[in-house]
Amino acid sequence: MFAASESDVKAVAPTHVENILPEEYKSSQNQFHQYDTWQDDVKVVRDFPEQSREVLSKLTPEQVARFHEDGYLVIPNFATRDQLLALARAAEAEVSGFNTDEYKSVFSTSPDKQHGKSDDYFLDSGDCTRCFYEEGVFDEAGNLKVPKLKSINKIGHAMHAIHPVFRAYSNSLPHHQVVKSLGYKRPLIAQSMYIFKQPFVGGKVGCHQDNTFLYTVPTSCIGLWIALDDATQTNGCLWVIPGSHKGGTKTRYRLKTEEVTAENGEKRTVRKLYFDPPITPGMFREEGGIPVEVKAGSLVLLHGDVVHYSYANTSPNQRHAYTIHVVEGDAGWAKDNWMQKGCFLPLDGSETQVSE
Ligand SMILES: O=C(O)CCC(=O)C(=O)O
Ligand SMILES: [Fe+2]
Repeated sequence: MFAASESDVKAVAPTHVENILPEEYKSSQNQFHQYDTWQDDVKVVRDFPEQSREVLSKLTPEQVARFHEDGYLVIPNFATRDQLLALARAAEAEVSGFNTDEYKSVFSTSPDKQHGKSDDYFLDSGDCTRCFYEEGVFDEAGNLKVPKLKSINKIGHAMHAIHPVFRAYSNSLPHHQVVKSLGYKRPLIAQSMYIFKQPFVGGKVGCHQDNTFLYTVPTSCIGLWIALDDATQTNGCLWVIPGSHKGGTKTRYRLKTEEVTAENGEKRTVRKLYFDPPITPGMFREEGGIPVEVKAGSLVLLHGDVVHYSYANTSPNQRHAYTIHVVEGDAGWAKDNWMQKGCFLPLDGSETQVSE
């Protein structure tokens, strides 16, 4: 554990997209995010099943107790098939419209270059939507070995704010009620990811805690992970270590800037990410982990300190999931979180009234 001082944090401040009005995103210049293109699917994703609106979205005292005991909770049948299909359509269009040349300009097969440059690509993805490739999908010459649609590991990290379909789904009353029943006062969606876990090439996600990456004081991150496909041990379902959240946040992923001098004497500032304290072999263990096999449409709630992971998908079946990470708006957002510029969208359900 580490001590977080006041100087480590700042109040979560509204960022430039936080208060974006529906009218503004309706007139988005990005053809892939235009409201008009998506208005039918916006209606579809607003249409939660009856039980999510009334029963499941207000967690029972037993569910709340179980979440606090285990650090996670599964809510089956949270979303309908139609909602999931609409989310998948939006994700597919996003990948289809993804400009691979833009990415290739930051991609290099040289390990040194690749690391440094892709850090920028990642670091600047907090307020936009960017596609990240699975590992091993490029050949030596930098050409894709699998079709583009089967090559993307995830899209991140602000679909919840700038894509009409993801926004309508994310900022919904059922999500609001779930986090409210866990005691959140002013929940903000800090980031979103669409995770593909592609057939054959879907990569492993190592043991981690979400508070490591989205750190607030006091810690407050909660993950809302929705399965778009049946998630099984074969296609790389989530694994969690029940109760592991009780040990607190083990490490933080921090950002620092360093001045480096190039060979020609030119000075420039580079951004570096590091774990504090450094990850040691014993820090995260898979020991005690259990598979969270769920049906498509199940919502999995993940406490920010619960250790979770997923294995590579070596099967022919995809395992898509959409996940939003929510923080308490009244907590302090760590100044040196990787996400310097994000879209903190209030999760108040106001965006998407549940249809009658
Ligand atoms: O979907 C996965 O495999 C990992 C997701 C995850 O770590 C998260 O949503 O916090
Ligand atoms: Fe996670």
